[in-house]
Amino acid sequence: MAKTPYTEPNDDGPHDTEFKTDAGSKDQSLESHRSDARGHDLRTNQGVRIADNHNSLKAGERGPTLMEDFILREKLNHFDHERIPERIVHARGAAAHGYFEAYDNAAQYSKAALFSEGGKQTPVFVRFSTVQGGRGSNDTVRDVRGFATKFYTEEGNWDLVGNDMPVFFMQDAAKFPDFVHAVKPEPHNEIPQGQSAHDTFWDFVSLFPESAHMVLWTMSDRAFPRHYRNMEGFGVHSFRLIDRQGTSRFVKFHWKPLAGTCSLIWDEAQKLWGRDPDFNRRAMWDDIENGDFLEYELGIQVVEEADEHKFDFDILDATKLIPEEQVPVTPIGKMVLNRNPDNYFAETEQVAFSPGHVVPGIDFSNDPLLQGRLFSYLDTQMLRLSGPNFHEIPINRPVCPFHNNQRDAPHRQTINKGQASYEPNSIDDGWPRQTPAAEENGGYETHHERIDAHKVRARSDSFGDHYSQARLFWNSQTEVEKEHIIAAYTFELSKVARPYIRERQIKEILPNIDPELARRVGENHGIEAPNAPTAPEGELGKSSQESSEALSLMARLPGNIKHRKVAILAADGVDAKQLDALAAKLEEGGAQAVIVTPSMAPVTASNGQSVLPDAMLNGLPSVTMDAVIVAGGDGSATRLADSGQGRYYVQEAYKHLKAIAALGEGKRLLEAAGVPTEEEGIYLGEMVEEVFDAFAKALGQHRVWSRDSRANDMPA
Ligand code: HDD
Repeated sequence: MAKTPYTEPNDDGPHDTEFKTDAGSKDQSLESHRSDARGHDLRTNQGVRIADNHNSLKAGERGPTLMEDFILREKLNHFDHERIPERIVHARGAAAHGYFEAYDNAAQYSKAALFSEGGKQTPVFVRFSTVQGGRGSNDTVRDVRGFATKFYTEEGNWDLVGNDMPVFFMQDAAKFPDFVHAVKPEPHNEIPQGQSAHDTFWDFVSLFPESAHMVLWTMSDRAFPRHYRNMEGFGVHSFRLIDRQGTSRFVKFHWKPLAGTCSLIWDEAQKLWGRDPDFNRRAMWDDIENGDFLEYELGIQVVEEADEHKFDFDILDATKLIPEEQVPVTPIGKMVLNRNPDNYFAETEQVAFSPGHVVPGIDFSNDPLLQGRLFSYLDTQMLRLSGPNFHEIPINRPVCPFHNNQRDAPHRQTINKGQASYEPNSIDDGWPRQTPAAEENGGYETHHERIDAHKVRARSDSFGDHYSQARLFWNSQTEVEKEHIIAAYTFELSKVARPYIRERQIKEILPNIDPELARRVGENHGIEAPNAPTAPEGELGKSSQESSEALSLMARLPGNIKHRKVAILAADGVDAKQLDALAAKLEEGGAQAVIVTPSMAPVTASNGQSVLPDAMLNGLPSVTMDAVIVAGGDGSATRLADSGQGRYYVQEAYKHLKAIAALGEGKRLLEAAGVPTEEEGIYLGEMVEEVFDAFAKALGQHRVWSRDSRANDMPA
């Protein structure tokens, strides 16, 4: 290949290579930007000490304020500009710092430095988000969750900007603005917030069959994870990894949560909107503060270039996943999130991700959704972060040195020395110079893909199948999950005012996923659905497998009680020893015991001991807990049974399929609340040891699934 004539590479090899990352590199780089006001005087932004921070400068004590008051003007001026445009999508988010550690096998797939050797640690910053709602919306809405990771590698930043679902609503980026306009709060009244249950969303998706697969995912319980530690993450697109020999392979990225997958239940998620709108971000924050870190494995599905066309779908189509039975997920590293940000705005709000931020060894595929994203993210940061210098904001700065000839623009921080801001130059001896691509430490080189094609505004026939994987997902769900999906479509469509939109979804989309799904949702809306698919053969497509275990949330249940929160209900008369024994048992398994009492006043145990509550009944209601234990004692449960809040606590826990145990007289609370005492998932006994193991086993399954069909009979 001909070289650009003025290329003047580093003659003595690449420079800047002495720079190495470790888990703490980003923390160190942020340190010089941190500011701690303790022990300092109050001053203006120009450094002048302020003598009175309470009164503006006036002409007389009761007179008008003077323009001259530069202290007031600076303060109000700054305040008036405190907000920046929120993200058009993914506005509500929460983030954490941590590190990624490569496994021994990673280097064989990619020459990227972060994968170069087993045990190598690279700092990361991860932002989780919801998509539809504004910054002030609720955490537990039915929505996709963003899972965006910035790796601060020694070769520059790599952003893996993914979601908690492996597919997307469309195939071509050209449809993204239409989709977002349809799902966002409606333009005339800005309703509803944080929800897809409205006319414009269902109008669009019922006319847009390629969205059927992703919409089905969002109608599943995946749409409201119990905790960010309990959700999977996906890069969605096929990307490329390039190894040291220059071989390119297609990969799909997966984050597998080590704590297993589990979700909320719709009724619980809705109640949490009011009880704790910050439920997910609070849980992550608190856990990190308590040293209970979030952990994930990074995995890849690898497809050799020669196998690109061997699937019954197109791997460039983002509405398709690669079933794990066809290409297993190979773990190549682990991520630990272990540090909360110091400042929400400076870090979580100002972090700027882009799928276009890649490092040597990582490359794109021609997925037309990904290709459009490569433009959109940089463009949006220009508005959101006021110009092209957003890379200088501390959270966005690479940890490695970076020099180029880009200059000026708003808010420029760097003071570039020298006269030459162009290349080639002789004034600064040609610096900064290019680095040729190499097996390692090389400049970025795009994979040499041969493209010989007509310019067309068209879509490949191989993108024509819109339903086969929706069917695959449906077939892979357990009965309980299917019931929840039917309930979700029923609920969402019940919020659609226009009957013809409901009818279109039920008659023209759902039968193509599964006629039984269509029939059941139709029945709930008094609409008769066709009993066979209606879409043309090509759109229906064919999947070479019937179902895939990995697509069910049940495939990766936690299996133990680690990280779970268990309410222990207590009132005056409680058996204090039992409380201690319960707390010890729970903590031994890594769970958190939370003593919940009628008010925040200490309760007096049967032995006279004073017990300090962690929370009161309506302060941390059952929706914020994973399971409930009613402690025994002398009159404790009777007092709880006499209170509406006490009865409601266990009724709601029952309704949300939570494991419930009652010790000794604790049973009285269940009886008073109308909670069945003799069925799976309810554990009664006199002593902690009698019930604990069975209770813990049920909690490890996350919920008492066998109760699902009866749960809604509970009027909580
Ligand atoms: Fe996007 C933000 C994930 C398709 C345009 N997107 C954004 C964020 C995540 C995703 C996690 C939040 C990042 C953060 O925390 O700051 N987006 C996805 C995934 C997609 C996807 C997994 C499909 C596979 N997105 C997509 C398309 C477009 C965009 C097709 C436009 C053509 N996305 C944006 C954006 C955002 C964004 C408007 C808003 C804020 C931002 O970028 O920084 O540019």
